[in-house]
Amino acid sequence: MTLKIGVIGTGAIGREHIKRISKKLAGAEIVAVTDVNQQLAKQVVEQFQLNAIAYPDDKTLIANENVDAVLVTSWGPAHKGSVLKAIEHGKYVFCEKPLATTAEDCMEIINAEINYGKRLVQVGFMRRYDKGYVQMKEAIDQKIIGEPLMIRCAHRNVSVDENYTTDMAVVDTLIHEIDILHWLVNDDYQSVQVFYPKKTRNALETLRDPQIFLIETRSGIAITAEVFVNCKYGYDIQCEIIGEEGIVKLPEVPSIVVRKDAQLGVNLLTDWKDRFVDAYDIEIQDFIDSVSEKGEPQGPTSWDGYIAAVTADVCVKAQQSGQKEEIILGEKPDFYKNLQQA
Ligand code: NAI
Ligand code: NAD
Ligand code: ISE
Repeated sequence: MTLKIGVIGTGAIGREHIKRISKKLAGAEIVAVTDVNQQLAKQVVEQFQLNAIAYPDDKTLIANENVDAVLVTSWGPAHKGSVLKAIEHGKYVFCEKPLATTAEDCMEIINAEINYGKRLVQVGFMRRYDKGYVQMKEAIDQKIIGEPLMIRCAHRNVSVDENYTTDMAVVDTLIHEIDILHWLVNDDYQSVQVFYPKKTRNALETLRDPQIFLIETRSGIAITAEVFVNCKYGYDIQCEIIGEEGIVKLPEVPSIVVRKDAQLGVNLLTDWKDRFVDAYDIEIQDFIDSVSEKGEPQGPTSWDGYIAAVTADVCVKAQQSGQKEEIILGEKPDFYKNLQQA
């Protein structure tokens, strides 16, 4: 069976996913696209020579009988509307992070999915498919370093554009750490406090950059997470977990080693598209395969999207208050407790 996919939002990551589905992955084809920028949607059909229709909006795309599943790759505030429409029509939906921009909106999606009575949604937290993080999780689950005590991590981008605001350090960037860290150590978050180090002169005047988030988990693990989105030197994701009996660290991205002009060096990446290319491939292939073969996705759930949104809301509050703020999660609904996850 070939899964027929419609893509809502043909910007940067929408085009990346269209390219991988139509040129690299197996078992799916792009049959429909839409974007609020209609010109862009039509261009994409031409650019990738798709046998697809450019629809005027998400509503008509989702309602079309030829579409089995949708990819939501529009900007964050538009996700909720498209995901709810997809659930209403019983269509599978892969939604890029964030699932929605507030915890309340994520809860609305959860209630819609529970009422529909079947799991339909997967959230684009692709780091759970990254080989390095997967190996770290295996080591932690096997207690190779004993109990985790501390985590040090960093999320650094070369630069960001003028639309990037201080809260986006949480909702757009730190959100990946928020998702991956509790998954790695099987724990829940308890509190967060934000510190602003000396500001880089490379950030716009209105943007606090870098930022440091001190997050504590319920079992007492202390996490320091740095977000530095104008670091200049490269796209750099670091993660180190310090345990009672040792340390596990995310591997560096493989690179040739160059000896030249009395120097010994390796290359660093500059773009998220390249850093996580394998993880995106595995993630989308897993969505296609699990929907086609098992009748439901098995990657990160709407509940994972909700955990990220609750935590992000409190991180933004902590950015503004400068105080230690408590993170309170509700009880996980039975619907999500009983799911088979990858
Ligand atoms: P982008 O701005 O390049 O593309 C977004 C596209 O969505 C634009 O073409 C825009 O016209 C369109 N759009 C916005 N609202 C729409 C609506 N209501 N209906 C249809 N189209 C709409 O943004 P980018 O970088 O592609 O990001 C898109 C999403 O992907 C975001 O949620 C972002 O957080 C996520 N993302 C995830 C990454 C990851 O590593 N998982 C990496 C980059 C982005
Ligand atoms: P982008 O701005 O390049 O693309 C977004 C596109 O969505 C634009 O073309 C825009 O016109 C369109 N759009 C916006 N609202 C729409 C709507 N209501 N209906 C249809 N189209 C709409 O952004 P991007 O970098 O591709 O990011 C898109 C999403 O992907 C964001 O949610 C972002 O957080 C996420 N993202 C995830 C990763 C990741 O690593 N997982 C990386 C980049 C982006
Ligand atoms: C982008 O939206 C992503 O999701 C990338 O993975 C992240 O590194 C970047 O900071 C975000 O803007």
